Amino acid sequence: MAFESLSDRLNNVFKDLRGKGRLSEADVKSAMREVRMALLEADVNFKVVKDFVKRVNERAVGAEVLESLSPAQMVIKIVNEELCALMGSESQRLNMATSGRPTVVMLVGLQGAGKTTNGAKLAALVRKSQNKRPLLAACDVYRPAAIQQLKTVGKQLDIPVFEEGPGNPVVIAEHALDWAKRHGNDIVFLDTAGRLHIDETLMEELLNIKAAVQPDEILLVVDAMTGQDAVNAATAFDEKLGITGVMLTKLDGDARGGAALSVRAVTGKPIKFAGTGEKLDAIEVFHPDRMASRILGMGDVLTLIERAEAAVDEKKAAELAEKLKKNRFTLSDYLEQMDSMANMGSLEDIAGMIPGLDAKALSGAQIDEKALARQKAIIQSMTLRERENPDILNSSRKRRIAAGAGVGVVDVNRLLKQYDLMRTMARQMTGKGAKKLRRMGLNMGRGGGLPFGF
Ligand SMILES: Nc1nc2c(ncn2[C@@H]2O[C@H](COP(=O)(O)OP(=O)(O)O)[C@@H](O)[C@H]2O)c(=O)[nH]1
Ligand SMILES: [Mg+2]
Repeated sequence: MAFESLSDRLNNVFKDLRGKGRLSEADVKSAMREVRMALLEADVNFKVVKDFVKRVNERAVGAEVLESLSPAQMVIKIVNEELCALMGSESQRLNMATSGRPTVVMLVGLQGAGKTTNGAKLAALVRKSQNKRPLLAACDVYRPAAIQQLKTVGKQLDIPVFEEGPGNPVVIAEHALDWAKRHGNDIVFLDTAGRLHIDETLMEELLNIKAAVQPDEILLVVDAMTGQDAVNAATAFDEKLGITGVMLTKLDGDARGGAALSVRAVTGKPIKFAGTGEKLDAIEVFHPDRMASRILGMGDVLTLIERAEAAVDEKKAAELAEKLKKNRFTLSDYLEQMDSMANMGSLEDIAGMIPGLDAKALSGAQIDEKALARQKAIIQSMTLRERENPDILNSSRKRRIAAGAGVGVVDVNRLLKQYDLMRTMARQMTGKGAKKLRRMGLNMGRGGGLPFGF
């Protein structure tokens, strides 16, 4: 889970703060010393840390505490805002061609950073979210396996791949652009070669490609798990080649967050996308605000809702969010959620986004298809009124429903219990009892009765 260790440390700092009533300047200072240590341990660039701590200190000490917040909450709010600012505040889109020609996106980076896989993921993402017709171009010509790899992922995603075998990458890039124009592809992703280390030959080749095809976007792909090495690579690529944005990969394995928190501040170039897994749909638009709240362990209800959107549809997701907030989540909603559940990712993924819930407790948990079908049958055997008001379910109604669904009354009761648990969680999610929620999260893992449907 991304940022876990940093998140844990910061949570401990804030737990101590929360225990206090009024905060003195000394309280804030000592908390910020801990934050500083936590960030350094997370491999955040030391100068970035220094500036960060200074800014938070200034703001926190001078801050007027908002009426609705405790002093500790106020400090957390400031830290959250500053973390968000470190990562660039706003999410960023790809630069698109303004003239009639296809957009050209050049993917550059060290070997193994994730150019090939994430280039293909990105192509699929713009096809889906921006209705684009992408083309992938194999400009990494030194290893035969590289071309084959691109063809394989292209095939998996049903995206055309332009290749000319081991030719001249500059010429291939030009030919790819021509091919795209002739075939109606409006965006071309150039998968370029990487090296283990930055060297002159590599940079020269990339500069030649850049000069030949004038890319609209030069995305530097860096492995988040390499921390400051990723930041150094970003600085070097930017100085020599000029990059327009960063794609941070392997965020799923990045417990510390050093690269994510430094790259933007050090290079001034925005992190535009994040790779979050090996699967070909594991890519996200990078949202600094959501990352910040994830780091602070406040969960990420927004990303969750975004996933729900993809699985259900926008309006329904908004309604769902509203219902969760207002605690008006009925069995009909529960039923609907079961249908979209399968598309939402693993339970561990989902749990990681819910504030206070221990995602590890759900690690490896599978959604049990049979249990899902049984639960659906039970709800479908209820009248509409029963679904909307589960409280009216007395024992004779339960017997009728059980018979209708071909299950026992005990199954009906189990479903109702899960639904109740979920309703409570939804309430906690927007309310205060994060601690209570954590306790419930653990129980959930042990008891095996997994509530779902967020
Ligand atoms: N867990 C995880 N693995 C990734 C991610 N992105 C890439 N990888 C893996 O990293 C390895 C190198 O990726 P590749 O695209 O070939 O890197 P390239 O040399 O820069 O083209 C492959 O095994 C990928 O599956 C990611 O976001 N998460
Ligand atoms: Mg590659």
